[in-house]
Amino acid sequence: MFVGEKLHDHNALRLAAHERRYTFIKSEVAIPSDLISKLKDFQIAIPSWALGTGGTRFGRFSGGGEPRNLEEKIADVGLLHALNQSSGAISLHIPWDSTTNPAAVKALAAQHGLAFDAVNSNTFQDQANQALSYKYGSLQHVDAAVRKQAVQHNIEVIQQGIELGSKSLTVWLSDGSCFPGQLNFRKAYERTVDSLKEIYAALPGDWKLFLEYKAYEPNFYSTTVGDWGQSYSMVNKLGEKAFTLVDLGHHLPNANIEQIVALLLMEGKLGGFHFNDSKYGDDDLTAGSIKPYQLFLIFNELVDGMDAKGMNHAKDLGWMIDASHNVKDPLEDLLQSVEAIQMAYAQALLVDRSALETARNENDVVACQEILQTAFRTDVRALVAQARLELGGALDPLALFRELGIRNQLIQKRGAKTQATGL
Ligand code: LRH
Ligand code: MN
Repeated sequence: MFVGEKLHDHNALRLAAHERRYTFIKSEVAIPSDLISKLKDFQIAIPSWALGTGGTRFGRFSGGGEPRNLEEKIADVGLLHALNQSSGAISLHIPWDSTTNPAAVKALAAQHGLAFDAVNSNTFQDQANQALSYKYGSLQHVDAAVRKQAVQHNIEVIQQGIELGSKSLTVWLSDGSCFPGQLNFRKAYERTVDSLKEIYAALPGDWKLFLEYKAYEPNFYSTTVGDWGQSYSMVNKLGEKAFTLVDLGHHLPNANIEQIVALLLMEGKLGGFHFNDSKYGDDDLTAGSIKPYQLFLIFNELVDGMDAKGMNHAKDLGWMIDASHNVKDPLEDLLQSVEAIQMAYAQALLVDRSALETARNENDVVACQEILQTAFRTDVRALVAQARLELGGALDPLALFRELGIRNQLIQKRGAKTQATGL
C-alpha cells in the first residue's frame, strides 16, 4: 500500500494552515530548541496483536481486511509508520507471531523502516502441541515440569528475538489464584523468582528483561506479579538487566501511576511502557482517550526523571502500545494512540521546570498547579505535526488513512472475514 505521492498532495493542501498554527504557537510559547528533534526521535512500537479487531467473551465484531499472517502485520505497521513516521518498531508476541524464516521477516521489516522492539512470551494460554497445561500458572506452578516448560518457552522466545534483532523480552504472567486458600503466596513468589532467574541467565549481555505486573484478570483473587512493588522486588533479585514494565491498564482504580513511574525511574528499574487507557479495568482503550491529564502527568515525571539521570528519552526506555480495538478500525485507533502519546510528551517538554521547582520550594501550591496545567492546556498539535512533516510524514495521518480508503483496499485484498492472531 504505497502512500508516497498521495501523502505529498495531502500535505500540500494543508501546509498553509499548518504553518499558520506553527507560527502562532512559536509566537505564544517558549519552545525549547530541541523539542522538535526530540519528537522526531521518539518512536512508539506497535503491538503485533493489536492489528485486528479485539473482542471480549461477549463478542467480537471483525472490521475486515485484517492481517492473515506476520508479513501482513508488518505491512500494516509499515503503513502506520509511512503515515506518521513515529511508529518505527513492532513488538511481536510468540507463538502468535512465530516464524520459520526470521531473516526474511527481518528484511521485510527493514523495507518498511521497522525495527523489532520487545518480544513477548506467552505462558497464559495452552498451545495445541503443548505437553503440560498452564491452567494453574506457569513460572509459579507447583509442578517443576510445568515451570521447566514455561522457562524453556521464554528461552525460545529470546532465541527468536535474537534472530530478528530485538533487544528485550517482556514477561507478563497471568499466574495467580481465583480463590482464598488456593495458593501459597510465599512459595508462588519464590518459584516465580527462581524460574525468572533461569530465563534471566539466558539473556544476551545487551538484552533487557521487562517484568510486566497486573492487578487482576484472568485470575481474580491474587496475581503473583500483581503490582509495581512485587515486580520491583523480583527484578531487583534478578539483576541489572531486569526492569519493571508499566502497562497503564494494570492498576487498581485511582492508583497514582505517575508516582509509581517517578519512583521506578529514580530507582533505575523502570524498563518501559504499554500505553493505553481505561476507565474501569484493563480496558486497553486508545491512549489518552479517557485520562489525558494522567498521560501528561506520567510524561511530566518521565521528562523530569530521565533528565535527572541524563537518560536518552528516545532510546533508554521501551515505548510500546498495548491496546485492543472492539469498535474502532485497529489502524485508525493506533494512529490516534501514537498522536496522543506524542502530544503528552510535547506538553511535558514545555513544562517550565525551574519555575516549578521554585514554586515547590515556596510551597506555592497554586503556582505549581498553574505551571503544569499551562503546559497541559497548550495545543501542541502543530509541534507534533511539524515533527512528522520534517520526517516526511503526513500532516494529518488519520485523514490521509481515510482519504486513501485504506481499509477498503485491505478488505479487497484480504477479504471481509479475515481474523488476525492475537487477543
Ligand atoms: C496482559 C497484556 C500483556 C500481553 C497481553 C496481550 O493484559 O497487557 O502485555 O501479553 O496483554
Ligand atoms: Mn500489556
